[in-house]
Amino acid sequence: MLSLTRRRNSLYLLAGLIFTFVFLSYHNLPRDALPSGLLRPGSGPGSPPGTGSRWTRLKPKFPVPPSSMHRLPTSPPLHLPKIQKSFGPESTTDRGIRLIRQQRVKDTFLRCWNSYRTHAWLSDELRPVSGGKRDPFGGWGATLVDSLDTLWIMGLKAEFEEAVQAVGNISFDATRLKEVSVFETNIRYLGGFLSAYDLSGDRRLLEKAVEVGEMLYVAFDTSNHMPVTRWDLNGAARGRRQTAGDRVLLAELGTFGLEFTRLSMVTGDAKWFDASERITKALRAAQNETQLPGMWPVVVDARAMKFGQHADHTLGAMADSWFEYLPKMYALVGGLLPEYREMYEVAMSTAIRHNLFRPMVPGDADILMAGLVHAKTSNGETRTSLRPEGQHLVCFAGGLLALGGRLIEKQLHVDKGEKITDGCVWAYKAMPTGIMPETFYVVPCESILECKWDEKKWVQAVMELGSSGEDKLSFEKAKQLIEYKRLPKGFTAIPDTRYHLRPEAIESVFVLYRITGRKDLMESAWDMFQAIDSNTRTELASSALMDVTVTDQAVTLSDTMESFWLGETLKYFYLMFSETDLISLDEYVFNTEAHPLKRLLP
Ligand code: DMJ
Repeated sequence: MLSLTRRRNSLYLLAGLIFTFVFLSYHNLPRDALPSGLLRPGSGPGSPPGTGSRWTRLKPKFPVPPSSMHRLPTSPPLHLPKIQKSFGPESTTDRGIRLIRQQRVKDTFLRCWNSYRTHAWLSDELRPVSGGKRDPFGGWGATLVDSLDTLWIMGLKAEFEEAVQAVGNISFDATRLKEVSVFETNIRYLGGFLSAYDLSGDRRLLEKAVEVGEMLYVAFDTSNHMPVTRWDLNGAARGRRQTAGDRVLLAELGTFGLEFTRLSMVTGDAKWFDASERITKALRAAQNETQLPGMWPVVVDARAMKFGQHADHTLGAMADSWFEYLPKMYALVGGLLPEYREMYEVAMSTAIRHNLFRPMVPGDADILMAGLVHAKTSNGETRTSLRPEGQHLVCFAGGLLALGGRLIEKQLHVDKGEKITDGCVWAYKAMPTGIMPETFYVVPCESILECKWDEKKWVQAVMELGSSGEDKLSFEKAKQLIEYKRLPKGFTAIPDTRYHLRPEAIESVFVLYRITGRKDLMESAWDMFQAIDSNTRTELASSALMDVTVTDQAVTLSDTMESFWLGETLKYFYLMFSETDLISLDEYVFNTEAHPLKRLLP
């Protein structure tokens, strides 16, 4: 009897504790005066508090006074132009082919996922050849978190549930790394949790998103509120004083908007939106004061807040996602922040004028590439020179311009986006493996309107590029170099022959397909998938390649599989062959790690 009473008392005690915890959870939730339209249904009382981690207990050295906080706009969202094409009915044959292809993508995903689960569970990455593991992203299970929404989208609900339970074991309190990338942590972990929460409504994921958000917010605790981008997280946890860097990459400084804004939208706490808006406002003020007015350079000074000194301007590596987020931010908040639209428009007309060029290729295909511009402005005069390079990373720009063009109803942008995407498809098809290399050089055409293939001109360009100083290459030697370096016609050099399992080309093919419905894109996507799948396949999973110019797989496997293979690349391939309303671009924006976030709609 006594023991029964004791057991009952303990049960009451437990119930009391749970009640107290839930009650406190409600009331600890930061609740700024946000319009209910910006809060997802079910947020508000009952939302997770985001307390409990070591990060919320740290006293900020440079607190942001509530009076100076940027807050989300309160007016009703606008009716923005439709992005996706209205697709008509599909023939039974087309549907049959599409579904077979989709299943093939899913099979590849599952092979990789199961191997990760068996050999590298909770580590950042699986080593797909040796079966080992790696932890370059904090050691917080990057592949697990990056894959959550893909599992959901592919309908792998049992795997999803198991993964969600596992993320409960991840602690963001510390890392073994000396330095973590704040950018990567934001796009992979915060983006991954937010997206999986948006899709599933599972509040355990929102709790994890808040936990990561609280941690990242500490990186912004500097005197000017610019974030430290390569971050000594353990030092910060010990209360170390922080300063923003004086040479930081544009993408690493400017890629917080979507994740931080969405986090503010779903929690009702404006602090994350405020943190990213401070960066936007600073960059916006400098947009026309750079060496290439209208664009920002790859390297900026976040410490002195000087953004216009460096000379190199590109839409590609190290700058990319800052540009990507401009139209996407406009879409995310239902058009209520028009400055993003304005910045996008100015930046893209500058890039179209200076960075985009037509390469000379066999068959005279009318395609575009986005190169790097070296610029210097003095006394109002801008001098530029173009480096005619192609990059796998810059392939996202096709989708960026097409999406932005639809959002602001500028067909020119859609057309340019199509041609950039066609350029990436061309580069895939040109390689013996059917896969584009990481970087390469081509011959820029003199005119964008007409450009005839000229073999002699191509060899001469290889000659020039292969010569250094007095050491001039002859025409004959250039031809030997072409053979030795396995340069397909049109390529003048391939400084980086690797393929890292990257998504950018299929990303743009997917966006362009949803926008235009061009059937050839579906075929190109399938060719790309087959080429990638067959060349990268290992016993266990899929591996990055060292050299896409050779077809002997054994020589080229690099034994790495970054989390974006499951988080991005295979997701875009899967969506390419899905019904066109699955993750519609009219309902979601993808962050730069392909995590779809819900747009604010009227
Ligand atoms: C991803 O982590 C993101 O897309 C990022 O913006 C840059 N590239 C990799 C994939 O290539």
